Amino acid sequence: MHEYIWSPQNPLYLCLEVNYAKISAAVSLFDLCSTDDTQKVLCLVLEAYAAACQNAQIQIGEWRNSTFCPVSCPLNSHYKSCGSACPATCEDPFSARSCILACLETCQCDPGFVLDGDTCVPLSQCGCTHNGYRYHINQIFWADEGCTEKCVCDPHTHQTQCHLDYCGPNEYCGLQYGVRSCVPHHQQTYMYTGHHIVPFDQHDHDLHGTCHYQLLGICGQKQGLDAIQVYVQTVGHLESALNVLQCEWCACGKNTESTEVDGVKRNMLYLFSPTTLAFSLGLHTYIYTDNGFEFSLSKEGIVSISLSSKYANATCGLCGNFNSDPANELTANGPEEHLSPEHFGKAWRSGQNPWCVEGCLGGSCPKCSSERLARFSDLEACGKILEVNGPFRNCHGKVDPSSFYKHCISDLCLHRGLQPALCHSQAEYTAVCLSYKATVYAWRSPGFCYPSCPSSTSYSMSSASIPLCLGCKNNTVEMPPNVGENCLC
Ligand SMILES: [Ca+2]
Repeated sequence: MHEYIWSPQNPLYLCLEVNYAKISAAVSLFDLCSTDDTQKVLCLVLEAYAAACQNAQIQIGEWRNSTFCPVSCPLNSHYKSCGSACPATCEDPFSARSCILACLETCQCDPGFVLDGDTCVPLSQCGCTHNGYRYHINQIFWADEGCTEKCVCDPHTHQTQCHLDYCGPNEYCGLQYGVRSCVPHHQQTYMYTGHHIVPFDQHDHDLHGTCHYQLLGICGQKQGLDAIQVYVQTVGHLESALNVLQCEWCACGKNTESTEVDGVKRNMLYLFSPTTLAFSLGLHTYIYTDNGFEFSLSKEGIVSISLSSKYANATCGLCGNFNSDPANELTANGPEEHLSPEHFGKAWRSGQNPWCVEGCLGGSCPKCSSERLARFSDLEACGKILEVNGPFRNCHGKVDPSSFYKHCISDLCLHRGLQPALCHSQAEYTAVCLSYKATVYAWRSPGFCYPSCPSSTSYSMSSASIPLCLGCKNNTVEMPPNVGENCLC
């Protein structure tokens, strides 16, 4: 090998004056330790040697070929033993012309191609540079950390075109997969059933009482949030709970003409404004607003509120403080406070109603006999919630059924086994399951909690979205999937 290198036929022969032994020792000692492929080591040595020769302005020949120390170059480039040290780039396509550096071994872009970062692209595909960062042609990006300046890399001028812009009302400016973007706020659901609360932070507890309560308010200093307030009042008896719950926005419009649900015309109360849609459909009354507030009230008196996470840390009322900490839900004056469920309920009581009752009627909630407990835990009663192959089987992994099962039994005790209490308990677990996008199979049947649906509609547990066409406004609204049970055409 030594003879080959120093024979006059060798392309490196002219480089005798550069000290080969020194470079060889420096490169090969290190590389021989990590590999036993002698040609690979020799190639590395010769590569370093060739670079030193070129650095010393000594012309060398093509010392590589397809079998000896070959180089594979990336797409759209080729090997040059003496290529320009100032390769053409998108920023400076003619940089090689004025280059004064010594040539070097390199992969050089094919004719018509220039370097964009570390890849060779046709000159026409060059992107843009903005504030020192490279962007592809047609790439749309935010140029600032606050998402106020939106830019696009123009494919013709290779310059960025920018304009003022901002994120939508239900988005925030943040990093998504490392890219600055308008990221949608996620929704979190709250549920109130009249005697059971699942707050935004998911620490569920009981609240019995027939007073007027604030369910949701916006408190604190957070900027840019709309004021939302929801109040409820229920009575302790389930039989009449169906039409007792009230909320401020539930008075719907009177226009029932030319409303289509799922393609079929029907009478339906609704109210439509540019920012709010409220309507009653089958078992529920819904309110949707464009600021991330979704409300539903079922005929069984179950309130579900889904709120955008932009309201995190800013809510108050029975729905809790929405601060992702389940340990500090029962508060009225800051997260350090720890109230009992009764005092928590009292703290969010509103309005004057001298006849309402805090807690269960008579001061204590009734206890169940063991004979009744056994009956209520049966598969035909509350046991259905836990049934492994029952209608809630797909929800068990998403929402722990045990507390709903316990509530079901205590509600049946409270209401002495009346069927509406059982329907209410199962509807409660259904509502939470659907809010967690779990599939619930039909559990009502004629004779058991069967809802009375308007004519030409029937009870459905469909989880698909439903198109609503509100005729007089010429608006089609796509109801989100999993809104709950309903009466559909
Ligand atoms: Ca909390």
